[in-house]
Amino acid sequence: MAVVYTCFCTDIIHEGHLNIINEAGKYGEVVVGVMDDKASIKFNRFPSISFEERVRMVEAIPGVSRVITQHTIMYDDVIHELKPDYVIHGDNWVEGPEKAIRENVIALLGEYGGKLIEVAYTRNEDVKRADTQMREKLAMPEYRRPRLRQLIKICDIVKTIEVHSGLTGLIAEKTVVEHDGELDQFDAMWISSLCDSTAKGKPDIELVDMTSRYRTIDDVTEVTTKPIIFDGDTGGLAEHFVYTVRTLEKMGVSAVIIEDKIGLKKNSLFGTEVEQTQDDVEHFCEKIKAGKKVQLTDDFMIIARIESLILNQGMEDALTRARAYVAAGADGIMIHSRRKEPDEILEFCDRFRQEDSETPIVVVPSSFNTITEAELASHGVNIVIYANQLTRSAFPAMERTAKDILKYHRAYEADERLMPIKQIITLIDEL
Ligand code: SPV
Ligand code: MG
Repeated sequence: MAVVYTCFCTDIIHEGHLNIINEAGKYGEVVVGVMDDKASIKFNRFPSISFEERVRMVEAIPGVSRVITQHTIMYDDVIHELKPDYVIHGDNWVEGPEKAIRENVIALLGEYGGKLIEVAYTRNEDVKRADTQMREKLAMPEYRRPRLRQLIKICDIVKTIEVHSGLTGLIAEKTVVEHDGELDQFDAMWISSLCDSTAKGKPDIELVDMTSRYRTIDDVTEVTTKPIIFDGDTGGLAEHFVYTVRTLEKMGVSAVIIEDKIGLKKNSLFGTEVEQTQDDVEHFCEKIKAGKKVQLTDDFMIIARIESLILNQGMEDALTRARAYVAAGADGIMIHSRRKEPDEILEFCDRFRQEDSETPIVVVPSSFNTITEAELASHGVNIVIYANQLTRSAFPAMERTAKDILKYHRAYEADERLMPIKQIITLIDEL
């Protein structure tokens, strides 16, 4: 009997999937691949049910003969092993980033004369509702909050991008690229104090108050599902920080990062060019402990950020602090540097990992930006944060447009660089 293969990356079975199985059954024995968590995250979205539950769900569909695991977005391994006579898929992959997967399948089938069957994608109200429900579920605080810990376990490195508004949230949520035959997207979002303040035209000195920062979180959570890491600056007074922890936890934020500085905080990228004071170890540990004590869930993470390298206090000081902060209950360590070369960051990671193989490490490669994610991961880094690049790309583009309009006394010259009106009004999903 001929073998017909299809791959599902879904948490809900709807009419569209049943239609594919039904069509597939006309050609032979139906084998369904369930995409594993790691591949699902890159391809589509975070699964809201476990891999085992997804397998059971697919096994229960009448007409499915066998369920296997697909570990990658591209079909190479599955097709080489299974050699299906047919692969069946909806025609929704003809356009967009998924086109690369289609091309991959066609090339693989071509190696031995296998055939591709494409069925019209089922677009109706029920399918749309199922898709929306799946997405909305992921946006709920109880689903969003634990996701960072889950991602740390699943991903080689959690790729995090700065957001400071609904619009930048949408970019973090929806941008998918096809590159070198692979699909990829960001895993998490960083609500940067620098960019949140800059968007409001204010300096990054803990001037924008928490109520206003919470508004930014609200704007982002309204339109996204991905987990949030909040830049908590110094955390303020321990007596205030406990309230911040509670609020963030309730909002569905996954982690807060607080830095070991005290007094008037300035942005770390100023380094020692401005006066900045590092907190003493005991005092900062008390703040970490206070935060951990009031936390209500096991999901939320308090990550301690070490400023020793920024403030020229040396590697030993950074490592001593890391040990103390972990002992005080920190769920992760962020180590920062403003050197162009990643050498001191890598030395810290290597030495920290020799004594602690578990505690997640976070880095922000704004200055040492030549290092790749794979290199960072090989030194034990778990989370990489691209902390300000969206803001830094938007500002010059907006400024250039403003200048051109002033220069030419009309918008025509700027227009060819701008997103068409039609595209910008369809950028936002309607309910
Ligand atoms: C931020 O993005 O606000 C940060 C990271 O704190 S950095 O600007 O590199 O200090
Ligand atoms: Mg900051």
